[in-house]
Formats: sequence, C-alpha cells, structure tokens
Amino acid sequence: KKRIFSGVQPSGDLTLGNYIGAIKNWAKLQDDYECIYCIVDLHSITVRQTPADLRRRTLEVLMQYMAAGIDPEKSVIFIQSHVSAHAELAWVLGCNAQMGELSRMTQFKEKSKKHADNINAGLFTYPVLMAADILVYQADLVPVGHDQLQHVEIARDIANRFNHYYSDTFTIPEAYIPKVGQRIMSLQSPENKMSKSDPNPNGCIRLLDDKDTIIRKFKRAVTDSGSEIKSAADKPGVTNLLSIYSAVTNKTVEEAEKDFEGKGYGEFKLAVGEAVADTLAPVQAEFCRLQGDKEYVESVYKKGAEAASYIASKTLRKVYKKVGFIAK
Ligand code: AQP
Repeated sequence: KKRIFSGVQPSGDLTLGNYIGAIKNWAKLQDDYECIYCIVDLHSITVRQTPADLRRRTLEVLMQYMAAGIDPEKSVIFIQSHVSAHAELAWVLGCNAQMGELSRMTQFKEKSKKHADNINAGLFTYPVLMAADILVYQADLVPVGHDQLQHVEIARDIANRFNHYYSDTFTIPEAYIPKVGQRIMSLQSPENKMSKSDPNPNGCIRLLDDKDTIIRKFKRAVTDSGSEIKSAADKPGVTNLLSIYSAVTNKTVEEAEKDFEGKGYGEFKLAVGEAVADTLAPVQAEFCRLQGDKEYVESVYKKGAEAASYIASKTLRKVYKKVGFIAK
C-alpha cells in the first residue's frame, strides 16, 4: 500500500476550508492507503499562540479528525511534538535547503505581512519542518489544499537534493489535491482563502458552528453583480459558493449550476448553507460524544505517537548514518 501523510495546525478552530480541502478527503483515503495524520503543533508556534488555547485546540483538532471519520483503527493519528524525529530531521534538511528558495514561498511572504511584528526564523523555515514531516515517513502522497502545493514542491526538491548528494534515501512525495474544493475562499472576501485565523468571523465557517450561525453567515455571503448562478472568473463569490455546494453534496459544479438554474441569489445562499449544515451535523454530534470520552482520546494519540515514532526513527537513523554521524 502507498503511504499518505498530512496534517493541520492547531492554530485556530478548523474551518470549512480545512474540512473540504483536507480532512474530508483524508477519511476517504483510509481504505486504499496506509495513512498517517498529524496535528502539527510545532508548526503552529510560528505564529504566537496562547498556551492554554493551544493545548485545548490540539485536542479539539484531534477529536475533529476522528469525528470527520478518521478511524484510529485504520490510520495513525498523533501529535507532532510527541515524535521528536520531526524536529531532528528538520535540522538536517535545513542544512540542505537554500535561503533563496525559502524566500520565495508565498505563505512566508503573506504571513510576514500579516504578522509583521513577529517574523521569526521558524516562520521562514516552516517548509523545512513540513518537508521533515513528510519525508520522515517516506510518504508517497500528501493530500493538501492548493495553498500547500508550493510546500510539497520544496519538500520534493530537498529530498531530490539529499538523494543525489548522499544516495537514495527519501521517497519523493507527490501532492494529492482534491478536484473540487481545493481552494475554499472567504465568504466575505472571495479573493482570499478561507482561513482559520481570519479576524472577520463572517468570512469563515467553523466546523463546530451551529446551524443558525452557518445559515446566517451564508445569507451574508458576498455575491457578485448580475443574477446568474454560474461558475466564472468574474464571479468569485458565486463560484466559491458553487464549489462549496458541490464539495458537500458530492455533485459536479455543472450539476450544482443546474440545481440553481433560474433561481435567485437569496434562495441559492440558503440552500448552500443548509447543505453545509447537514454535512457538518453528524461531525459535530460525534465531536460532542468524543469530548465526553477523554480517556479514549488520550489512548488514541498515545498509540499514534508510538506507531509514528517507530517509522520515523528508522528514517532518522538512516539519515544520520548517510550524513556521517556516528551511531550511538
Ligand atoms: N481555504 C482552504 N481551502 C482548501 N483547503 C484549505 N486548507 C486550508 N485552508 C483551505 C487546507 O487545510 C490543511 C491544513 O491547513 P494548515 O492548518 O496547515 O494551515 P493553513 O493552510 O495555513 O490553513 P489556514 O486555515 O489558513 O490556517 P492559518 O490561518 O493558521 O494559516 C492544508 O492541507 C490546507 O491546504
């Protein structure tokens, strides 16, 4: 079986973008691949976090993974900081990454604008740690949203460089991007992606938002001039709502357009809101159930860390040997 690795930062409450672009697909892949899913807490501190919130959110993200259908009997689920090999491999890979290529990363440029008072070295080397996450498991595929494509590319470049200099060591990973919903945009400013850390609460749907909130946010969603419900470059608002609708109903965008032929924006927005609320309802119910079962949740991440450490330490040993470190 091919191996899959992916993760989400516990840097905020998960959004519909994280769900459609990432987690929903992870659940589908479990039967056909060997899946390793991580909560990347090391990554999240590249932006200032309040410790108590980070602690709470890390567990909430874990429970949302499980609630969205990631089954600990089928997949490895763990917390990044529990497996020290990620940080250790990141050091070695950092010595094989160039300042120039890291400076070209869109996410670094965007986040340094957004967090101008804290452009720390971790933010700059974020893609190196992400390369370590992927390469330490010798992952074949990395299911991510479109915004992470550049980081998967750099992981490939670093892996190729290492393999050429030292000899074959890493599997070269490939990004695995969903056809529909690879980029969910903000409901308020559809030119920007929907983001966990968006300060405008109406721009983003949280996985744990209740039905009324979801409907209200969709009713307020920005649409475009004209009245046609069609996916088009000059209609970013409507296009975004159509891709959300098709992602949650598993319809193609063409089918979604047909559903709303001749209908008005008001009716359309309400229908999208309802479809989203219906999709999230079972996820939310399962999340609530898991919240009441702390012991089980703890057993899942402990077992996950053990399984992940086993694979990761094997790669790390190999890497240390190749670069010329003496075995303990
Ligand atoms: N809007 C989106 N549409 C589709 N996919 C998305 N992803 C994120 N936003 C969208 C995918 O979710 C996974 C986890 O993302 P992450 O936690 O690594 O952080 P991110 O990409 O930086 O996501 P956010 O929500 O924007 O977080 P903040 O605000 O903390 O930076 C990835 O697979 C990503 O592609």
